[in-house]
Amino acid sequence: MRILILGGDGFCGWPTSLKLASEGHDITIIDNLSRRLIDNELQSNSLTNIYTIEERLNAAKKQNWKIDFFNFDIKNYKKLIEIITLTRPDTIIHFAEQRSAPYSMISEKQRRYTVDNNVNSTHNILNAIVDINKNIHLIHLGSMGVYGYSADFGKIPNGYLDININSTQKNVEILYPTNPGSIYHMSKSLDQILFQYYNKNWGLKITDLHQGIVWGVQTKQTKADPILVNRFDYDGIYGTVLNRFITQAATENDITVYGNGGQKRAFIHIEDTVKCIQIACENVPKKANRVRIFNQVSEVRSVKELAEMCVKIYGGKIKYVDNPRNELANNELEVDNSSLKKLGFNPISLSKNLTDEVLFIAKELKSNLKPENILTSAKWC
Ligand code: NAD
Ligand code: USQ
Repeated sequence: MRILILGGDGFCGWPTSLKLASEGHDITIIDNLSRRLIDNELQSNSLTNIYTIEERLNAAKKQNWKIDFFNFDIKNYKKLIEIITLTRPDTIIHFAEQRSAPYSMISEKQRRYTVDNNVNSTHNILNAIVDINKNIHLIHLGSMGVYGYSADFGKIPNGYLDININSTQKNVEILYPTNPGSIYHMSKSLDQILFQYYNKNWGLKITDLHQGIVWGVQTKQTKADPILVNRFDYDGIYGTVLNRFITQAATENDITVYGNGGQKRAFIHIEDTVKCIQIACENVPKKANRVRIFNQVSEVRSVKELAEMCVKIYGGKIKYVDNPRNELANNELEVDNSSLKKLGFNPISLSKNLTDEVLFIAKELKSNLKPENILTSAKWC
């Protein structure tokens, strides 16, 4: 299959590119390297020493994994059209968005950048597919945060909710009511509306993967050569909660629980992220009568539970800090992941082996950690 990967230099995109190339797919990455520039803006860094994209591509070539690369912003429509026409993809995987909720809440600059970047990029891709080849399958990385985090409607279904209308006594299926908790999550909700319309009007084949919080660092393919190592964020803006907690335990810093830790969230290991995307690619939707939505999630845990698990296994101390976010202090959450499971997803659950791997990296690269970047989250209001 010819696959175009937008945002293929990022934390999820790079291991996905390697995995799909290792499976024999013909891969082209487009990335404007904006995430690397944001590190400079925030004076932050990946804990792992990531190599330049050229060094990464050369190392992939040595493994016989063929990956082409183009450096440009996908908001540049003319260039996007040119490269899609040139590469003739069967599938486009879209990771290329600003993905941090705290970053999107820093100030008007980051709020506007997040909406402009994410919504216009998604809209450009949809237009390019309409203009070039309506048969291209688009796979988008969405977020569990589009649903919000509650059990108000019971177990969260795969995108659509069955409801009964009192006035007509009719049963209908509607898109699950969106309830974003940050500007970033709101941009994902807006993406979702774009997908619905382009599917309705032009019958585009779209899979939206509502992914939970990704943890872990390495996959089988990123471990094949030290130059292929994945990026690993630990800071208060881009670091996700479990990777942060393990890193904090490994570097003798306090484990920073926001509020009382009663927030429940859905999690997935990076190895499962790439597996699920492979499943979505290789199982093209047969009918395009609606957007296909899959919850890409392995398990649900509370933040407090994760912090206590880290203390129990690795020692260290929990520090309860005032929550900078405007979110529920406690919530229930149950998520249906049966659609991906039916296609072969066999979720890896949190295990000591996997957390040990993160711990090992965090300990080994301790000297790269800038402690002043641990508590840098923006305040929501
Ligand atoms: P990331 O920031 O590491 O990677 C995104 C990549 O896209 C970066 O390499 C960046 O340079 C590139 N990019 C951004 N805007 C671009 C543009 N306009 N043109 C070209 N390239 C652009 O993020 P990630 O963690 O790999 O996340 C990838 C996707 O998965 C995002 O859409 C994110 O919302 C989603 N997601 C991530 C997580 C997570 O925990 N990391 C969880 C759920 C969903
Ligand atoms: N949290 C802490 N302490 C910390 C950091 C976070 O208690 O030091 C808490 C937060 O308050 C929040 C939870 O942990 O309740 C999760 O925070 P996070 O930063 O790990 O995750 P989030 O901001 O939701 O965003 C991440 C990714 C995003 C993706 C989303 C999936 O950055 O791209 O869309 O996870 S989900 O959360 O399922 O919507």
